[in-house]
Amino acid sequence: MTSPADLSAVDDADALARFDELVAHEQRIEPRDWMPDAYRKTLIRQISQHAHSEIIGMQPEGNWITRAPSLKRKAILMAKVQDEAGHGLYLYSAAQTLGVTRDTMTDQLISGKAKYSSIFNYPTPTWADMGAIGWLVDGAAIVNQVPLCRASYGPYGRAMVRVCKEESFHQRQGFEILLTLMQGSEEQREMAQDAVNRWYWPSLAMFGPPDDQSPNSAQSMKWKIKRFSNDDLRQRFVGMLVPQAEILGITLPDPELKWNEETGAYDMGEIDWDEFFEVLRGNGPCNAERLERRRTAHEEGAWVREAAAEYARKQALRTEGQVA
Ligand code: FAQ
Repeated sequence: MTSPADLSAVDDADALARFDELVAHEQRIEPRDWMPDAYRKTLIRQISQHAHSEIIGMQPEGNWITRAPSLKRKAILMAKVQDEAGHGLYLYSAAQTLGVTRDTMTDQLISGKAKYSSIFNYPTPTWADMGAIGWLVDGAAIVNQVPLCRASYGPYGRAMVRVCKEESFHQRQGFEILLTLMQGSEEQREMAQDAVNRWYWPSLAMFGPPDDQSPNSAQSMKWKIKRFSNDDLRQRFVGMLVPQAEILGITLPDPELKWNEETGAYDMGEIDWDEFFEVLRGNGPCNAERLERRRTAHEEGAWVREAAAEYARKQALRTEGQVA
């Protein structure tokens, strides 16, 4: 006789075969579909970290909204920072379809347990940092995220399509800020170059550790969540930056950067991985400040969440006809 445990093993084997077939044929896995636990966990990990990055990522630029050099620059920067909030919300929603609650993710972020992108732990002391973030950080985000539009998990891939369109505008506005500065005074050119000097290496590190130290890449690529390795994307990013830096008249701060005819790619200097891992351990220049700011904002927003919940409760009662 077949026991219930045997039957469930047969069901799981069938379900896994269906899952593998969907992934192999570039079909999407949707929230209602069966999926291996490890696939679900990996997605929750990556999507929630990505959402946290967008939310924490509002802070370095939010720092300049009150000091933008013109009304037009201020309006553009506000729109960009609002887009980042929106990206965070689509991503939290995508993660919620996998069974994790928004409250759990928020707790993980404000308690300091969750990771978010290393890049947002660096300071923004000058206006040129707004240009460097747009050009380099959003530029890196696009290179990393365009392949994620084809991620095997439907809600993540679909969120990425809209995110990438907006990142593309962000990248251009950053380039345009730097171009304006580079066409300005000597002091403005120096400010632009200084910002690029500070953001260049951390933006390369955004792609994650080198392939031989990236524990998650191989499996994520098998599941078609990631399509390219960290090093491949980093290489693609540098290839994109070089001609743009020439147009800007900016020097990329890597004396070892040069075209290699044999490999058909740029050779580059070594990234400071010790610095990267220190930032991941919470010891970057702004980790403590970023988390403290998020925690305070969360506490200060408690009354808004309570009011919204109460409004929703009353609306629901009204719909049910219980309140006049
Ligand atoms: N920072 O095995 P891998 C943006 C962690 S959004 C911190 O290679 P994986 C928009 C990694 O989580 C920027 N941690 O991991 C914007 C893992 O730890 P775990 C965010 C990092 O997942 C612009 C461990 O190291 N973008 O910029 C970082 O296969 C301007 C081992 O690494 C995304 O999240 C890092 N840089 O590959 C907003 C894109 N790199 O979880 C505002 C989606 C690695 O095992 C202003 N995510 N780690 O404890 C991804 O594509 C991947 O998750 C990678 C990492 C490529 C980030």
